[in-house]
Amino acid sequence: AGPSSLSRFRGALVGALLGDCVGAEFEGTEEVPLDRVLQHLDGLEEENRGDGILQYSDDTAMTRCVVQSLLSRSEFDVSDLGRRFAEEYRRAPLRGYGAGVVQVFKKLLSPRCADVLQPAREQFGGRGSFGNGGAMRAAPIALAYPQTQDVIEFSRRCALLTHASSLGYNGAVLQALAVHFALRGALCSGGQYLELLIGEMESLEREEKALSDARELNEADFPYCTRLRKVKEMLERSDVSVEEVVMELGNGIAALHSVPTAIFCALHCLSVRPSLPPHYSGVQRTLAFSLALGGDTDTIATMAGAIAGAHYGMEQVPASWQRCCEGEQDAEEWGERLHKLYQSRALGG
Ligand code: F2R
Ligand code: MG
Ligand code: MG
Repeated sequence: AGPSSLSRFRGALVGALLGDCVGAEFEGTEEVPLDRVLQHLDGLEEENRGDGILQYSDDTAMTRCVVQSLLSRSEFDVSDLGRRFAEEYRRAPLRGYGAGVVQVFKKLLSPRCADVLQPAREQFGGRGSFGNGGAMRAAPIALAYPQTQDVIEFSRRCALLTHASSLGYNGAVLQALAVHFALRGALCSGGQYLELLIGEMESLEREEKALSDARELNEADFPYCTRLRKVKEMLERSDVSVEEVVMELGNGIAALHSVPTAIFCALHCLSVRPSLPPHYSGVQRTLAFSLALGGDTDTIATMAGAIAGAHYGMEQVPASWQRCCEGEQDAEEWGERLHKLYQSRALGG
């Protein structure tokens, strides 16, 4: 797929949807043997599949709200998006939302709510959430805006509706940037791709709030840059076990313990992995590897799937897997509409 081609836009949204739908099976399971992952994925093949459809979870429910808001308003509109998140939660509350974020939706639904960002600021005793719920829905921002500065600004504002801790919203910015640079074909440069991400994150993590939030949580200064350097170091090693990835990068619900992990999964699976079936495409390898890490599997796989889909494009998404997912047609169609929006902005329209 050529840089910023339509195939990459569809690939990013379908890859994200697939990651969520196939990853939900193992969310919260700490040890997931690889043969269980492969058996689960085998079940998606045409010949093994029954009539069942894999339901998407909160990750996709919120991603769909971001896409629909961007497409209907043509610009980022924080009030419209807040209303969509809250309405979607009211319509389908059992998609597996985080325990804290539902309080934000309830406050957003109240007619007394005058400032849509206030409920997020009140989370966790005023510290704000550092969960990965901002990051899991960040990909559409990268598909709507061609300029790096816009991707940073709007992914941060998109996350701030629910995640007021800098560890939460900076994770969302990092995920949006990871998709943004992958769309342009930068993923295959490995080390240089990571340097691009580190360069952007360094200026964000230098901000006063980022420094104080990190210290309050006993994290080192520049926590995302530190993790990205660790990703770089691990990629240089010839072989890295699942246990090492989990120990060094994490597989948890915090954005810091899952966004760099998802980026690692996409980069690590650029080449054939001996433990995975040799006929697997890059997208399939990335999803299988993400699931084998255990922990927050739907969210790590949705983020890694968006990055891999933006890199490889639809050519590497197996049609049989795609057809198993609830909402797969919307994902393809919306990929096309976001591509048009992105192109019109790139041409100054
Ligand atoms: N919630 C889940 N999975 C658990 C149960 C799902 C299961 N399938 C079921 O239905 O039973 N998954 C989804 O939640 C994650 C995204 O969460 P989000 O949107 O960030 O939510 P929240 O509540 O803001 O944060 C998540 C948890 O992180 C801890 N936390 C965050 N900030 C904190 C802070 N400042 N201090 C202390 N703890 C903090 C809390 O435990 C939050 O509940 C995704 O995995 C998605 O798939
Ligand atoms: Mg989920
Ligand atoms: Mg999850």
